[in-house]
Amino acid sequence: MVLKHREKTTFHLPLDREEILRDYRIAFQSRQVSVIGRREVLSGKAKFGIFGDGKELAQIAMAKVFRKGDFRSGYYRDQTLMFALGAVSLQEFFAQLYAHADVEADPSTGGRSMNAHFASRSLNPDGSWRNLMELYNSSADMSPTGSQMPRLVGLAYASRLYRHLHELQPLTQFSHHGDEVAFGAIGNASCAEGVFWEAVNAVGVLMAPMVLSIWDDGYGISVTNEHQMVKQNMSELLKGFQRAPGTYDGYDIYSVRGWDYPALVETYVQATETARRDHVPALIHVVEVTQPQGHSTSGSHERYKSKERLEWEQEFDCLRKFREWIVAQGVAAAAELDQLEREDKLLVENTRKAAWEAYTQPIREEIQEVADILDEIAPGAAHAAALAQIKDRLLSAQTPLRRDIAVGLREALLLLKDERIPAKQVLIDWKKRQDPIQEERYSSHLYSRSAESALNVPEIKPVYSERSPVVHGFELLNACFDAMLARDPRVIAFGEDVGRLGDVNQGFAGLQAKYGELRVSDTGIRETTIIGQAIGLALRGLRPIAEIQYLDYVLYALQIMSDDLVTLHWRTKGGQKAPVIVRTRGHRLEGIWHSGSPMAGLIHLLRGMHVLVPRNMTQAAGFYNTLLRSDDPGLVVEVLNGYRLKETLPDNIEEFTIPVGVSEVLREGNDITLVTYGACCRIVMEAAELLRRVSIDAEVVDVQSLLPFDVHGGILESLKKTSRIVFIDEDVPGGATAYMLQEVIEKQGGYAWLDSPPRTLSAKPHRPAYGSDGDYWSKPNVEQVFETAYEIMHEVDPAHYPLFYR
Ligand SMILES: Cc1ncc(C[n+]2csc(CCOP(=O)(O)OP(=O)(O)O)c2C)c(N)n1
Repeated sequence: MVLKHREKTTFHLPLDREEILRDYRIAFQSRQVSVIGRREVLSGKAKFGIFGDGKELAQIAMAKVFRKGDFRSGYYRDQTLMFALGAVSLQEFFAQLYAHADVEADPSTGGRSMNAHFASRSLNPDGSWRNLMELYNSSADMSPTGSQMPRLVGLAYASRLYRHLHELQPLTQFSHHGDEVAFGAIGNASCAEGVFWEAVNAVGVLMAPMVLSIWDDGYGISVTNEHQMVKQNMSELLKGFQRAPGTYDGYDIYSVRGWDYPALVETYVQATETARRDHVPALIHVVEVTQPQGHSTSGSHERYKSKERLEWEQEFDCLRKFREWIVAQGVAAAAELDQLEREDKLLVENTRKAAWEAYTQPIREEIQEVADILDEIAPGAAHAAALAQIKDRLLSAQTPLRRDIAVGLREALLLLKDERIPAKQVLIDWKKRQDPIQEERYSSHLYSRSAESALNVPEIKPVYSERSPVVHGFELLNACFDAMLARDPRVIAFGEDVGRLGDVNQGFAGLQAKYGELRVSDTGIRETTIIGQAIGLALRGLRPIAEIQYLDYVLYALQIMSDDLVTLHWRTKGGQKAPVIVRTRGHRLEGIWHSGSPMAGLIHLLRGMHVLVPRNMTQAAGFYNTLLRSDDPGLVVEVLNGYRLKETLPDNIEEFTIPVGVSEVLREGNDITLVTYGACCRIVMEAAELLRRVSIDAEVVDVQSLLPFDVHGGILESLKKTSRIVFIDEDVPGGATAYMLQEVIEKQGGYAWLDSPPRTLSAKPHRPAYGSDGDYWSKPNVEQVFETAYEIMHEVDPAHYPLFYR
């Protein structure tokens, strides 16, 4: 290899014997966890296992420089770091492996994520922030490779903001003058992902204190570096990011062998000190890393690694090398290490047993409860033998599962369907009690449950007076953002053209000059890491407003919003929150990529955040005020062609709120309900006026909020009055109109009030064609809305409503 590695340490680190032996033991225990964990999966006690074997030593080194208040954004190989910090215990690791669905047992995810997906608990049980400066913070791991990179941008950048914004200095539970480092980790193969490069570039531009480690074991499952990257060597490739001596522009780049303990320690000390002190980011390419057990429990690496490679991996196993070094340095004799290893093997095995017991015990107790009820029922039942079989099956399960109890219960109740045994009700009651428990166990915390939940934000109506000026839509938003920035120092706004220009429609015009370049800033064209920047800042207690310039470009950020942002609160079972406000504009302009309205795509992929579709800038401002008072993430889609329209500026622009999930009747009517949102409101209102000319009295309802949807059932109330309904938007057929239809007709029970078939009117299935004519024939227009409603009335009374136009 051409690479020049950092050679063994040239100075003596202050490492004493105790510390070295402690390091060895943690590394050894971590390896044992991997070995025993794999065995547990192969024996069927756990479903899947992925482990950090081969990466132990580098993480031991990282742990030495990781301080409380720092953040980690890594991936599923980082168990040794967590053990070394004491951030995750061995028992908690096994609990997660078994999917122990209890936050006490698996504090990272409450059994919701597969193993080695770590997360510290940033929140108290009531959803309020803990003091992050007392924690080794770990942002919640994800499985999609590279997905830890976007939020790393924000996690690191927060330190820069905390250091340079004096108004943030009081927030001492989040930062100490911006001294915190964000530690990232990524596998070599995942560096082939675009998001890696986008994030590395962004962190460099932002001069944020990140120390990013690349664990390079030469493979991505079976695919070698030859297929992953040019020159097969990340640190060579990254050389362009290297800062020049004496400058602060760029990265410090290190390459160090994964089995070389003193060099690793020296490297992490140096890289982290510089990052912490000077906010210079560092990349540590850890090479010659092995993966002794292969990628995961899903396969064996003998299938794709050569004999020579496997032999090399054995020889350069970091644990083996560390042991050799300890003996060679005279730190400890081989016999002493043997003894420690024996003790640690026992320790890990006993811990595993304890984790298994803790996991299975409550389930076995539940099985026993059900068995006792079945025993009570069986004597008088016709199917006594079959009931006994169910009981025996449950009691004898090697791996007890609640799913099996549920299946057994249903089977038993089917057998007892026609029997009149009083004890049967005991079984039914037992089953009923489980429903809310399982709901809490697996489905809680999709949205905030804290006092700050968006649903708890009280409505404050806009106040108008004779003095209220009439302004352009963009000026109204500008006043809203101005007030937000003034009243809350945690508000940080950024996006493409948001800083100097004040965004392409001037919502932030003049605000950078007023609040400074760190509060209102430009970003590069990098939608994914704009959202990542926001997630990271929000995880560290700030209130980002991240702008995606057009709705059509949200697609670039959709993966990270879907995988990270909206699952965060749920996948940590309320352990972490990222109250990000995403701002974008869309629906109507011209051309394929400036007028899309892919709302169904968004609302289906973004369950876990609020998706708000205000019809004008007053409603948008009210939503921003609501979101800032809440700790839920939210997406606000402003109407693109509304910035130049005139609206009256509320006198209480800084405080009025629009509640999420509440529809509004824009026009009252008795004959038919027209349900819509966003830019379509104007079209539907115009159509309603046309309908009035033919004596059809349409009620127009603005949904306002797609997630949550009409929580008070306002649309149903309208339907009760009219008995007819049309859902209209600019999405594709079967898109968000179908969603609205399901919400009203199925969930709200609207079917019972229908006197005509419900209809949807959407855009064409293709993207909108260019120009005004293209728009007219691609999206619902006034005439189509008219005809759709008119034809429903025609079906009701053809004589009264003749088809005069065809
Ligand atoms: C986006 C995405 N694509 C594919 C996968 C499937 N997958 C899981 S791990 C992996 C290889 C990752 O290799 P590397 O980044 O070198 O990390 P390692 O697991 O070797 O530590 C792949 C392809 C995934 N999890 N996410």
